[in-house]
Amino acid sequence: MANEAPLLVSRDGGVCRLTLNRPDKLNAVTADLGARFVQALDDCAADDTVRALLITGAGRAFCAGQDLSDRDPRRIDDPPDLGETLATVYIPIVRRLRALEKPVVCAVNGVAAGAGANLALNCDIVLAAASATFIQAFAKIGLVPDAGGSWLLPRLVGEARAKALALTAEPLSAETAAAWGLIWRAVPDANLMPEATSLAAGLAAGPTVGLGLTKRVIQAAAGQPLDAHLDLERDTQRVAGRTPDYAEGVTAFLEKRPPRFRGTR
Ligand code: T3D
Repeated sequence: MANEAPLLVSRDGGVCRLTLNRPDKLNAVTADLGARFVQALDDCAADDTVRALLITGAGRAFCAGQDLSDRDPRRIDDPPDLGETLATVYIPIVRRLRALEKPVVCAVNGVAAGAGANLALNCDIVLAAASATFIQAFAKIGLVPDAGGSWLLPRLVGEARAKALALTAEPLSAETAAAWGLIWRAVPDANLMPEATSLAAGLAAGPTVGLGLTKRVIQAAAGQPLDAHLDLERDTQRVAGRTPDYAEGVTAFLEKRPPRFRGTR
């Protein structure tokens, strides 16, 4: 049955929704789930009618990170190469989330632990239910933060908080995560999906090329000095300024009406 697939993929207008769907295991990531996630991101990238993504989890959790039952040392004589999982699952997902020139909204509906927390944090706009928590669970099993976590955390919340979160594996509430700038907003549980759906729909109706370029320039800022960055802004603005959506946006402003963006190049 389709409902038993570990990743549900659905469409609503220009929004593609990906739902991690192993609720009994708090949506922990298996190799199968990881491969489907990568494929879904490739499909979204290739489909021009997809103009925004919404990622969430089924049941009471967002994602508990790597499925540890696959890692049970009592069942495994030859220990797995964890670098291989990163190379085949988490790195491809993170690279695709960040390279995708379409906005990705994450609705964190419950606990987000280990790589599950960091997959959420790699999305462009993260909304969390007030009851959700973020746990850098790696320290509890002797691992280091992965899925980009050790790169993102100090940039988002500063080194002091990043180290404490990673070294203690203490759960961080959604409200504190928002107050620290780790995520965009914490909302009452009942409002999470309506707000996330409406946010993703609004983004899907936006000037997709300009939004994608905006994502590109903001992400590039961490890796280069201002001088080089100013050149990138100039070059991307040149591209944005040639899109039909720029012409539509200015025309709509001058005609004092809402714009009708098409998202085309
Ligand atoms: O290749 C590699 O391995 C390297 C990559 C690593 C990336 C990582 O993500 S490492 C970090 C892995 N994740 C964790 O260490 C988190 C483990 N889970 C927890 O600490 C807790 O489950 C939570 C704090 C997330 C939630 O706690 P709680 O009390 O709300 O729920 P629970 O009772 O612990 O879990 C409910 C069920 O989900 C339970 O199954 P059962 O007993 O009812 O059949 C539990 O075993 C299962 N579950 C939760 N997390 C995982 C999981 N099953 C497999 N893998 C999990 N990660």
